[in-house]
Amino acid sequence: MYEDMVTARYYEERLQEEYLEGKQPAFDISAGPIPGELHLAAGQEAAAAGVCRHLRDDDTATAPHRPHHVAIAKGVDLKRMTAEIFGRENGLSSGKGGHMHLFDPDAGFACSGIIAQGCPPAVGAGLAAKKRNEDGVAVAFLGEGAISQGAFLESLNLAAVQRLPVVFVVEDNDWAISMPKGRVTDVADGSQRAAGFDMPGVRVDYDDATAVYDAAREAVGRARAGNGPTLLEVQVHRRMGHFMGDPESYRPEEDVEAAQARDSIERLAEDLRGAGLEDDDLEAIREDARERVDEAIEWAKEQPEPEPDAAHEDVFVNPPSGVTTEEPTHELAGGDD
Ligand SMILES: Cc1ncc(C[n+]2csc(CCOP(=O)(O)OP(=O)(O)O)c2C)c(N)n1
Ligand SMILES: [Mg+2]
Repeated sequence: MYEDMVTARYYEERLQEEYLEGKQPAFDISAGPIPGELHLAAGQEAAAAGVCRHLRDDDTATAPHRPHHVAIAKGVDLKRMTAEIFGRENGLSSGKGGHMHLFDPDAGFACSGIIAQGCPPAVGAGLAAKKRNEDGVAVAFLGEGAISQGAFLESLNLAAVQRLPVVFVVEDNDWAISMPKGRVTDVADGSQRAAGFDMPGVRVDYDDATAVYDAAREAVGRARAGNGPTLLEVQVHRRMGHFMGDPESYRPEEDVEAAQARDSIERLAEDLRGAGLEDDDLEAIREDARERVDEAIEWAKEQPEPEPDAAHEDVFVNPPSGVTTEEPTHELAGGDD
């Protein structure tokens, strides 16, 4: 878990540097090697690491618009993920998806920029495992801002009524962009939503990796044993704004300070020292993470950008009639006008 967490943290620190290149002084979101939005999860690593430690390669994890910590914990190829974020040809989706649309079938990972949209595919993966008589498990990660979404609630219902091997993991950072949780729901503890579907709901009040690990062991174990889904909510303390460049003018200073005060990575390091690891052991893990991340970023930046013509490829699996991958002619059908 420590390895996954420090890899994710360092990865995002490096992405942040690359992302800001060319975007200053006036924040120009379209400039630089990573154009567009970038949502970082620094501070939330414990949720991903604690859950994904229980998953196998053939299990599935889906994530929302803030996917890197989950992708790393699920074992997504770091180089191809980075190339995707940089929009390069050898990226996971040939550079056309970007950081919110990472898809790695080898690692059983997908994410979506549409919030709660990872839930139905996770239910689908759970249903597939059940139909095939396999013991695979699917986990859907989502933010607390998505817990009133139809896609989430319908997914809970289907997973419960069909006893599917799915775990829903809500990362609760108390904010959905600038909207505090208390203004959109009266349910302070999102895991209580589970009661309406007669499934177990568990909340981990602090993003302590070992506490998440313990809660997830039970939830994943229940799913794998064929005993149905669980809803798990983890309180997280995100150290960043909603997206890179967010001035966070909506967020009270005390809230920011509270999030910075206690870091789940440092907390796990304390536990590991208590269990007998030396500082040198931890530094070796961090050094290895830095090497792998730096290598992935260097590799990604060396990859070619896709040819403009490739924009038409991979859009449809079976193009409906009338859809062509040929250049449009711009002629109006049926006449001169
Ligand atoms: C269905 C849908 N509605 C609105 C948006 C715009 N949007 C992007 S992120 C976000 C807030 C998400 O908050 P939360 O789920 O708590 O995740 P967090 O950003 O805090 O990690 C919204 C409303 C979206 N992507 N999808
Ligand atoms: Mg949130």
